[in-house]
Amino acid sequence: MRLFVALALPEEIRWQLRLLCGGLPTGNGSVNRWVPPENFHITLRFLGEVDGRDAHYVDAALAGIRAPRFSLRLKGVDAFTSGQRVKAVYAGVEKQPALQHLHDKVESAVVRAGLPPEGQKFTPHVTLTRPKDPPIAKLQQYLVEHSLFKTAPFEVTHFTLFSSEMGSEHSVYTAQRSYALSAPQQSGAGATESSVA
Ligand code: 2AM
Repeated sequence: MRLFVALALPEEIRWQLRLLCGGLPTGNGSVNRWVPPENFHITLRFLGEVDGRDAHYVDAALAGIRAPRFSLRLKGVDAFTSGQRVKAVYAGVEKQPALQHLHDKVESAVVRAGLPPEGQKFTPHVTLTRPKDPPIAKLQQYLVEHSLFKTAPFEVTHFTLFSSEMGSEHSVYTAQRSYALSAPQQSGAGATESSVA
């Protein structure tokens, strides 16, 4: 199955992100390339296609992670580009060392479970759209219009292993298991949902 590790987002934050999804031509005709609100997330690690045995190893390694809860805030919009091509438009994440720390622990766990290392710098973000050839002037206008975007801080209490399947219009993400982060007075974290099939 196709798997990734991510932070799910509270409903009120997803609602705010939804307000960013418009005002930029993203596809041809009726094709809707905006990510649907239920799919918004911050990817910590994309795993790709993983067989059942490796999924179990990854699950066990993730369940062993001990890391504290932290507060996070989304801020600004920007785009990933490759040459002249726009790969994705995203909402940014305010710098938070605890997020980088969690990412590093997830990366170590995944490698310990036997998967190859990621090898790319972690740029936390929430993808809003992967537009098809947007006019650059329109994109620049969109980025300027939303440059002051900022959410209230929200508490990150767990991270999640998701599976991803192709739906008819959008990907369908299913939480396979969530892993709790420890509250300040507690030590340790543990898995909170059913195990990976
Ligand atoms: P992103 O949108 O945060 O960039 C689930 O498919 C998530 O995994 C996607 O939302 C995407 O995260 C990330 N992803 C998908 N394919 C990927 C790939 N080939 N390399 C890296 N990340 C990928």
